[in-house]
Amino acid sequence: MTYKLPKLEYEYGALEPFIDAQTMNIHYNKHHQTYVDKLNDAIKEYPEISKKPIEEVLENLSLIPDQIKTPVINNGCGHSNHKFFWSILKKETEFKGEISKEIIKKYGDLEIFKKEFSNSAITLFGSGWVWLVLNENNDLEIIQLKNQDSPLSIGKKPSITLDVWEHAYYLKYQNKRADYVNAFFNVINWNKVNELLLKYKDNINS
Ligand code: MN3
Repeated sequence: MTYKLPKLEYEYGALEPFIDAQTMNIHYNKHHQTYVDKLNDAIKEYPEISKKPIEEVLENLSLIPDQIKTPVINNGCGHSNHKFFWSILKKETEFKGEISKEIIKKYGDLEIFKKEFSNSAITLFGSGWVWLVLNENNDLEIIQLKNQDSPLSIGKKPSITLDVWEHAYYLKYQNKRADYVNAFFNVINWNKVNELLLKYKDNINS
């Protein structure tokens, strides 16, 4: 068994004009595919690893043999981060439900949340991802992670993420990361993000 590129649930152009079709196509078919290929290459002598979903492996890094730890972490996180990112993107969903209550409780209102998330995305030096996670205290938290590091490996549950590697926005936005971040708020799939939060809360209560 090997890991596979997950099916993209929408067309490359579905997020236009906020994320352009060419960027989506290259990002998914080239960048994400490369992480999947390198991950499979790293585990080729250890086929038992891929019997587990990549998320489970990243939550338990001790499952990975030392000899292949670095490539499995780097490429496994690259795979899992992109997989998660594609899953929370959709245009024209409504900010409502449990997630809206939690964000308002934590940040006061949606605009303040956007400002804090943007600030985190813009100030992240170099390549990485900004995340809204549910932390160890079941509290929402915005965090920056470098390179392809995954929140799963530090005990945090992902709610929203934005890829701020240049390959995620350079074709359309060039050096203007702030414009890309601003556009991102138009393609957060609030239905999906709400669903995830409800799932996390169910697991806590059960
Ligand atoms: Mn990327």
